[in-house]
Amino acid sequence: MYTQALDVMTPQERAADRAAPRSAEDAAADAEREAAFEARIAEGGFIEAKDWMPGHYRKTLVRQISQHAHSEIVGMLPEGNWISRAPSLKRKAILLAKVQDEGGHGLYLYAAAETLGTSRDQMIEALHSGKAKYSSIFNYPTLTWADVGAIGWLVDGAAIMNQVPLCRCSYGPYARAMIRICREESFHQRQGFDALLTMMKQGTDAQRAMVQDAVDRWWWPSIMMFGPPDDASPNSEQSMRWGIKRISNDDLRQKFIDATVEQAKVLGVTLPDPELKWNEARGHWDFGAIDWDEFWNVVKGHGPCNRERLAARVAAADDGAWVREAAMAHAAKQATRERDARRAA
Ligand code: BYC
Repeated sequence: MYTQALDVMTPQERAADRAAPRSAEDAAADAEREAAFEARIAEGGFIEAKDWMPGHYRKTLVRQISQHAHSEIVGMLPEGNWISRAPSLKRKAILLAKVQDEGGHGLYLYAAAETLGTSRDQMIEALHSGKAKYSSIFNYPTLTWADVGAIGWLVDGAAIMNQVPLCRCSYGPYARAMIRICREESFHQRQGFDALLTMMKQGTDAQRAMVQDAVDRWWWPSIMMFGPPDDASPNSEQSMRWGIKRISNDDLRQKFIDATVEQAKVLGVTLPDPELKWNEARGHWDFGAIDWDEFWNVVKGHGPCNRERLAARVAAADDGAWVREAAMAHAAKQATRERDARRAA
């Protein structure tokens, strides 16, 4: 159901296809196709859904794009928690639009992953069974209204830094989806910054303290979003060679920190890292040690909200099952009517 791929194989068909013996001609044709693929990547061209691609390239893309899609959908939960408690009609309308955008991003990304021959059902099953990852950041709680601003400023800010280079990813459908996503993320980041700036400049002492507390809690998880350090990132080297990732985890993290330190000054908040220091020789901000144990703990499912997030997604799918069943029944009825009308004509 819902798949946009034209040629989805069942797992059995896929296994049989992989195990099928290859003739010398087939092997030569594969080598030729692989050379053409490598040449296309080297010249900075796009690979499209129907082009030949190595199995590992396809698998890497399905992994990354589906994890990205899951992150968008799970990412609706922490902010969705505040829609009914937004402090004004204006903030409520903005937050509603933002959360809805995240749902849309998830849908573009699932559609992009489907072009690689996986189905929506397979991806959702992987999320719900805990096999597929989603971003560590969404396993932290949103305790106050300032958390919504901090997510916009820091989490969407980190997301933009990570995602703008994905607009030049070598896989065309992913790259094109990212163009619109990045435009919307830019609005998300600004609305978060604006919400925090309003509280810092026009708010009470208690509101300013609430903003500082949110920044204290979201800063380190935000810089963990970029993934493990380059020397502990098993996928980076190959993904960079294939033009899936254009900038490394550590380089993106540094770019984010350099940009955000300046924005923190405008806001008037303190970033919770006593080792943040401008390094004239490097031309970058130095920062303190990241707690990678915390990161891996969250990635492995033991963060503050992992269980709650997954349970909410599973419950939403269960509650919506009757809608999917009704849609399928309606589609089947339509198809029967159309077939009968064609026969009668
Ligand atoms: N959280 O070799 P590495 C948003 C995993 S949504 C969890 O460096 P890779 C938003 C990684 O998957 C933003 N897991 O991997 C939505 C790998 O495990 P597997 C989401 C992480 O793929 C709503 C292992 O660690 N953005 O913006 O080369 C509201 C080793 O890592 C994380 C994307 O998904 C993490 N933070 O690089 C507001 C962007 N980091 O799969 C905002 C697209 C790493 O081998 N994705 N892992 O089992 C990417 O750019 C890359 O996949 C990553 C990781 C940079 C995240």
